Amino acid sequence: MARGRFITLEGPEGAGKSTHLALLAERLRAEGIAVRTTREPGGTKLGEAVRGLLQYDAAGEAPVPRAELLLFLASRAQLVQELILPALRRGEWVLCDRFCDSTFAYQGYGRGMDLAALHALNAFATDRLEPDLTLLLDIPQAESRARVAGRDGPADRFERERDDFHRRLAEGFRAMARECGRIRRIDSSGTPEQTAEAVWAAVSPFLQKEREDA
Ligand code: Z5A
Repeated sequence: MARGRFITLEGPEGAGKSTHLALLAERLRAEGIAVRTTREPGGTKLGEAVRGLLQYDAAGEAPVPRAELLLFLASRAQLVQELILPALRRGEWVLCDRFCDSTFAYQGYGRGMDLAALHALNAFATDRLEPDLTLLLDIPQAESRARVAGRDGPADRFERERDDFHRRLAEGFRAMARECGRIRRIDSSGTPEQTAEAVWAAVSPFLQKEREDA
């Protein structure tokens, strides 16, 4: 059986990753593809526990930047081994809401940690698994802030970061999209329908190839 495809969705807060992950999964299933959806941090029991530590200081204190990095990587290592690799081996497509590029954007460009070290640590955590395709949903910073401000519930630790942190990570995402062929930048500032069509235009060649190879 052919290995499934691994697609990640990335971008700043409120860019529409969760929305478009669900829409894409629905559309692929309608095409007869077995799809597994998941998210980072999270997706496993351990990962969901780590999510609480990272976003809302569930341990009673905020992690220092190196601890923050290692917690994201611990969640990723568990997710890769427990969920992503087994699903891909069964021929399922895996759609993941954030993955390694969030580490490079937030901890690298945002917090200023060394990118080469992050790549090496990430490769260890994932056993070198890389997405086949990454959809970078991009919106202007003001739009991201407005969408987050319009949501119910308390802001998480990342949403409370200063504007220059968010500017650096957004520029980091764009730099990665320019440099890395697997990352497709998609304008997500229009209507959800427009974004969904752009997402499908990026994904459908993979489906076509799958059918040609079958
Ligand atoms: N993080 C990190 O630092 N390092 C790492 O390695 C990883 C993560 C993996 C995880 O939070 C946090 O961890 C994250 C980075 C950090 N920082 N924060 N915050 P998350 O991924 O759970 O949080 P998030 O990015 O804020 O996700 P979100 O709030 O769920 O945003 P979203 O999934 O991109 O958006 P959405 O839920 O689909 O909502 C979009 C809203 O916009 C919705 O109300 C729509 O009606 C509206 N809207 C308007 N136009 C559109 C279009 N065109 N498309 C979609 N939605 C639209």
